[in-house]
Amino acid sequence: MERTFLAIKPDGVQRGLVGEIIRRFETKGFTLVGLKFLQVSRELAEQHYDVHRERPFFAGLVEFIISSPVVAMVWEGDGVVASARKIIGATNPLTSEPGTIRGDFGINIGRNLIHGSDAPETAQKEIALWFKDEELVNWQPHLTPWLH
Ligand code: 3AN
Repeated sequence: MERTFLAIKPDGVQRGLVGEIIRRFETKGFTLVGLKFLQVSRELAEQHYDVHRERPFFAGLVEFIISSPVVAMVWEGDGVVASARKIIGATNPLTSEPGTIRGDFGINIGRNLIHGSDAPETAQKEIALWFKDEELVNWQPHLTPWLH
């Protein structure tokens, strides 16, 4: 089953949007398999954003991610990687569609509330970076298929 890595960034936590953001993935029908609240180390932040190391915003992005706690999550379901990206919205909240998380709650590209893996291969790497195997719960909700 496909899995994705999502992280509610410091701005989402500071603004009290944790419940609202989690609700959107829950009510969509995806399954939560990992969840933790943590203060991110500089090393983890730099590894997570390694592909952006040469970009001008890299240093500021790392400082922001380690400035205050984040909620790290793994969600499971068919097509969850692409679907979560749609639920999250475009990178710049000013141009994200209304109805998306960033479109509904943000205005600043450097404060875009939540991270979501951009492809299944990236998701696997990010999940391995942020979670130990034993921190992920293998379970299925007790829903009949027609309810889902
Ligand atoms: P996304 O998070 O939508 O996949 P990426 O991978 O292009 O976006 O960028 C990763 C993160 O880097 C973004 N979530 C955002 O926090 C930050 N970022 C991207 N572009 C900028 C920018 N021009 N100025 C400041 N921060 C940026």
